[in-house]
Amino acid sequence: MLRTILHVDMDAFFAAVEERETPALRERPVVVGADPKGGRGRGVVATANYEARRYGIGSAMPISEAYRRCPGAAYVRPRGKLYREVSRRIFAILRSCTDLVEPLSIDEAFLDVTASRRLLGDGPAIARSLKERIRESESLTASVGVATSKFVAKLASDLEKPDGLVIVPAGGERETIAPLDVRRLWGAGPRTLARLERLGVATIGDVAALGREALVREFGEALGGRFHELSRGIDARPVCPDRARKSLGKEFTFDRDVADRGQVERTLLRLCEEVGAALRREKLAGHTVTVKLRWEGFETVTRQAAQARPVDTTEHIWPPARDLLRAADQPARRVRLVGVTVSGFGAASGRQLSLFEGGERTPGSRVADAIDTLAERFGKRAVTRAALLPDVRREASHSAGHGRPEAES
Ligand code: TTP
Ligand code: MG
Repeated sequence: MLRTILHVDMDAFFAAVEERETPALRERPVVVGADPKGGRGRGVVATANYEARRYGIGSAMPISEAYRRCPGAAYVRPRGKLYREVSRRIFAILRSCTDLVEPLSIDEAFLDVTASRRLLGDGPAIARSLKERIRESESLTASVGVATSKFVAKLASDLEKPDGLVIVPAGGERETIAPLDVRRLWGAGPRTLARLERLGVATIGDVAALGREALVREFGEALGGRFHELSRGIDARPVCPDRARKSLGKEFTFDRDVADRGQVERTLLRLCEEVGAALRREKLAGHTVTVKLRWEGFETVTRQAAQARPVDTTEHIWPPARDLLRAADQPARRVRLVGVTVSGFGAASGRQLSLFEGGERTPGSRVADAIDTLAERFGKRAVTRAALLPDVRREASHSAGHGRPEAES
């Protein structure tokens, strides 16, 4: 039986919520992100509304660049808690149509409504009703793609943003996606794209035209075969409702590029503490620690290290993070941003399993639990572990005004 898959993606999500909350922002270019500080701001853009996008402003652009392009825009700091609340209510609407809802991010999800059609009408009818309910209850617009697979639904939702509804009928997949940029092909990283380019490929249609044999010759059976299928709009992957979070990280942009490695390390240590606390809140532990380092001039590197056991505490995140930082560092260059992420939660990691295994959790985990409890009651700064965190108090007392944390991924 052919499936009916919806991809729902809110339009300019953070900016749309801000416009709704503050009517004076409507009809103006709105940029949600770090403080531009009159063009000297150091962070990045989270998102921009469609008016601001006309100036070429978009997610992840340095906020100073956004300011240069449109100094007259309204610049708004992100309010994560508010967006999470709105997101939770929107997901409740989505889940009222089907149990098969797979969240992709705070504002985006796949829905498999195949089994709901008998009760709720066909895919397009369900999509229209979802858009309508989101508009009525949240005063926000969503763009929806309706297709027979996740890949095609995702591409479709983007075609008529904002407030779009694109229905790709069964059999029309290949034709719909053929003109789209090959960069939209899932699984094609920078090196693969460069190779495709050398083969003269610019669009998804060009990939389809290469044929299976040429793709397998170039990329091997697995990847080549997948490109062949995707380029024809064939994608059998199921919608997985409880696909959990894949990574948890935090990063920090310094107010000024920093030469002092002590300061960089103290900041990284603080981020390790925050990531550990957030992991424990979500009952997660991961096998991979990744450090991100951005130098003056914006060049960015990431380095990661696998851990023998899943980690969720500063004791186990900080040492590999510090080693990665030191290995990646080029001491002559100043540092603009530092970040740390834990990933690789996997089915066999995490604390749920440790509970069953009994005693698997390290002694540090219990210390961490105690610290979490104290921190919740008395505030984060009340609790530090002197032996482990030699300089953290200095950092804490200096940290006010050192820029602002951004982007929790
Ligand atoms: P997106 O859905 O990628 O963007 P959007 O909803 O703002 O705009 P669009 O209409 O194109 O879908 O991301 C959802 C939210 O996630 C976005 O509003 C802000 C946040 N975000 C960041 O904070 N940083 C980023 O780099 C990106 C891409 C998104
Ligand atoms: Mg969106």
